[in-house]
Amino acid sequence: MPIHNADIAKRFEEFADLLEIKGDNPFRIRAYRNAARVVEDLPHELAGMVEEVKDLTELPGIGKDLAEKIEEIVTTGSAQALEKLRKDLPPHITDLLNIPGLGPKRVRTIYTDLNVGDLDALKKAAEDGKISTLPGLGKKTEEQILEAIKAHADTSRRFLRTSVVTYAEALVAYLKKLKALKRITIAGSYRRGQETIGDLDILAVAKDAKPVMKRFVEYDEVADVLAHGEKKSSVVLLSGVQVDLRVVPERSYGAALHYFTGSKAHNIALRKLAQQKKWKLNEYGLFDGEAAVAGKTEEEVYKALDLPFIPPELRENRGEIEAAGKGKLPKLIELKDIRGNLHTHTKWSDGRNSVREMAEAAAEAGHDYIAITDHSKRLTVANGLDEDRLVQQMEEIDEINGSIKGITILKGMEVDILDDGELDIDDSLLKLLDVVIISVHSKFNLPSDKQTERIIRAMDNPWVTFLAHPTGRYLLSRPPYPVDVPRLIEHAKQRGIFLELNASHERLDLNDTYCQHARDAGVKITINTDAHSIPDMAQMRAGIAQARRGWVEKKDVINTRTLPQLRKLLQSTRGR
Ligand code: DGT
Ligand code: CA
Ligand code: CA
Ligand code: ZN
Repeated sequence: MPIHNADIAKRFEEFADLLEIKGDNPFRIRAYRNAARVVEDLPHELAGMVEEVKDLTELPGIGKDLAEKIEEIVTTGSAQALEKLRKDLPPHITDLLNIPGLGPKRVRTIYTDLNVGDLDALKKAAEDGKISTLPGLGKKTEEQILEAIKAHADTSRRFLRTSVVTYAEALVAYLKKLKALKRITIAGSYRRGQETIGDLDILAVAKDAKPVMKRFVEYDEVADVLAHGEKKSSVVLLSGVQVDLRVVPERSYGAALHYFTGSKAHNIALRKLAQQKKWKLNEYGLFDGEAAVAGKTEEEVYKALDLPFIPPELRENRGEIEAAGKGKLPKLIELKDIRGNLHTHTKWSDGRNSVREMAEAAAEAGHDYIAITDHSKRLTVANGLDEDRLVQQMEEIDEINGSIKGITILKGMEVDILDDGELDIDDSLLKLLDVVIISVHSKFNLPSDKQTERIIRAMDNPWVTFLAHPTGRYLLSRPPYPVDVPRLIEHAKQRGIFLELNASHERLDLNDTYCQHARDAGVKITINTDAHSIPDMAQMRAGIAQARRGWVEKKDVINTRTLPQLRKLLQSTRGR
């Protein structure tokens, strides 16, 4: 079986989960999680590096031990150490970690005391009232668990878009090798840039559909063929992702692409528009009675309905058709508009690279500036900086700025919001920084009004630049903490500060609708990778996709500014 980077990352995550349940050393667990991130972001496949006998320890965060594990996974599909961990615990026990309120300690208790090792058993135990008999777990947790299991059933079959990208691109490249293939596009939620994907919907045009279908079902990553037809086939890949492939005639390619790109809500709204003209719109084309009005391209379909092309990311029926009709579609931000990253970590805290390495990599990526924003002292597990070490880091940055070419390093910090909304670092130091980020890394379970008050209090500190990852969610694994985001947006507006769209592919926080909300409220955002290593910087792409779904334009984003413009903006937030 071919091993992609996403597969290796998945094994590392599993390592970390299992070690966590066993109560292993937190630093070792973090090393696996960091390695998973590094691996997932690499622009080239590790399997290729292993084949070419390249030195894997040159990758950030990959020491000798992890390098050996990667080689083992690439050659055998797994690692002995992982198999051993798996044997010690029930096969699906890591699923329990995805239930909010269940950390590794509680999972361990539930497993040792009740012998509950998977979601079904957990559900039964909660229904029988057994969870609430355990030490430290009450009736309330039990109810939470039941609710979460219900919600989990809806989301567990989805995948992070960024992990699907690898599989999708490899499959399309494989299909494209076929001469008979004239066009191919991945439609559906994938094309709309949605943060998670249910399945892949691929459309193709070919001289002859038969060989395309044959090649598709014979792909060596296919685990299961669900249907093998003349025009449509469906398979499940080894990764668990389902793929539907349709071959359509050239003349209806645009209509089909439009239909299968969705969203369903957008399609329905557009179909109504066609009906007003007494026309019919479906996946075969736009028709006036029997006569085709349009269908070959999407542009043609929109144009016939008196609309400009609507970018796929906007097709959610959230006002895009009305805006298009008035010529008021946003000019969506692009990756090339970003001039720098305002949230990055280094070896000073829990990052994998030095300040100089991060800055040089950013310069190479064409950025004009980078803010170094390591964690503050409260976050001990991330080796957060106290005031003394922050001062030392600032000196190092001055020194590097004196010699480095092509980029300016800004001084910053990701300062923890303490329990009461105070900040973890003294104002006398915050005022010396260019970028002061505030974020929540504790007390996720406060009631919404308390959490909102706490964050608002932190936003009131006069030296804050922006609030990072405002809801703290991890896609598909940790729900947002309860918080009133519209109030945070309103408060950012009042205080003249900014909100982050964290581009880390499992956060993508703010989500698309909150981005749109912030934009409508006139609050500027900043899109940052929160990179903990050089490869993490590639995640900017995921952030841009999310921003585009949120109607965000270049002008709405502060880190599209030139350095002098940015400095002016940052200055406007200082000492309010
Ligand atoms: P997913 O796969 O859950 O991430 O989301 P989508 O949007 O890819 O949804 P999917 O795969 O069920 O269907 C692909 C597209 O096909 C969808 O975005 C719009 C179109 N479509 C599917 N079912 C319907 C329908 O009943 N009516 C209309 N108008 N369009 C549909
Ligand atoms: Ca889909
Ligand atoms: Ca589908
Ligand atoms: Zn961070």
